[in-house]
Amino acid sequence: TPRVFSGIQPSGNLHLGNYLGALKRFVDMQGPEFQTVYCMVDLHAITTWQDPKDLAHSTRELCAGFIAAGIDPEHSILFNQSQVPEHAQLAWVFNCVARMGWMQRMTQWKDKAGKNQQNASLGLFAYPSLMAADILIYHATHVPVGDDQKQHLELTRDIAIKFNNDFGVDFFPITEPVIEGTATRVMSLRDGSKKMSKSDTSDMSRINMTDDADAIAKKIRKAKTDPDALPSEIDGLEDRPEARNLVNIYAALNDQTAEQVLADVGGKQFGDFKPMLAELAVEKLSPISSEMARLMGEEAEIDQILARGAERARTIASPILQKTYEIVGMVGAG
Ligand code: AQP
Repeated sequence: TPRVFSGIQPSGNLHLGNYLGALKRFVDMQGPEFQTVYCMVDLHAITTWQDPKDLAHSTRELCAGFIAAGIDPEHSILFNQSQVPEHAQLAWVFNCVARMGWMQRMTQWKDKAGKNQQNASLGLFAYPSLMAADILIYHATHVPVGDDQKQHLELTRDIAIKFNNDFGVDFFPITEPVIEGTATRVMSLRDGSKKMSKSDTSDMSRINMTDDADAIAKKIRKAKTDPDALPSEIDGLEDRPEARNLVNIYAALNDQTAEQVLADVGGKQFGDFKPMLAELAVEKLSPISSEMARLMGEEAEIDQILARGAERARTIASPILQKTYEIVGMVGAG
């Protein structure tokens, strides 16, 4: 069976963009068609500073979020990255395959390092190489992600191709990005040109998966919009990024297309549409947040799920690392 891999950083504030662009898609891909492997990428999280207490809390909260959203830890392999050392070990090999220039071109590196690149961590620079290792240590072929990860997935393919060429093998598969649905890029509620993000300093810019019904309703009520009524056709959303974002969120939450939503709500003012969206968001997200809160009271259970997931993950990752070492010529491997 083809294997799916994806991950989310436990860097705080799991939000609606992570849910619609990634987590909800992870749930959809569970089934007999794929083996699904999902990871809390704590090694990625520390490429920017994380307070140790916050990191531990966010990792457990993220695990609770995965399960509350519908990931079945019996079916899917669910674990945190640091507990499967093969990720970091393969990443080192890939650091020696990938080129500096490839990393320098990454827009996430440019955005996150900002003007003072000399002061960014070496880990942040090498982030895409570790991501390639996350995927390829499982020989995963399908990777569901949001639109912002497209460039990193292309780099994963480049690393696999160069490794195979350099060593004259056909070992690492060429992975397919799975960037689908109406919410591959959920935008900030305060600025339709910025993506909804964990690190935005304004909490009003995002809906957190832990927000209660009042907070969700308030954030939607205050979301930036334009003064016009909603159009009935999709073309009418061009040049209206905030309107388009709210329609896309509605569509994704309701498992509809944006066209279907507009057929129903075209002509309505935001004063009428926003309460509809708030009601739908609360209906879909409240059960997740209350289940997350319940699971957070069961810390030992979460830790056990992660430990068991790491064990299962290593049974796949370990032979692939050994084979990689053997291909590279490391004595003792195999
Ligand atoms: N706004 C978004 N819309 C759709 N998908 C999104 N993802 C993130 N933001 C959106 C997807 O969520 C998955 C996990 O993301 P991540 O935590 O690994 O990385 P991130 O992009 O760093 O998340 P943030 O919220 O954007 O954090 P900061 O603020 O640190 O930059 C990925 O599949 C991602 O595409």
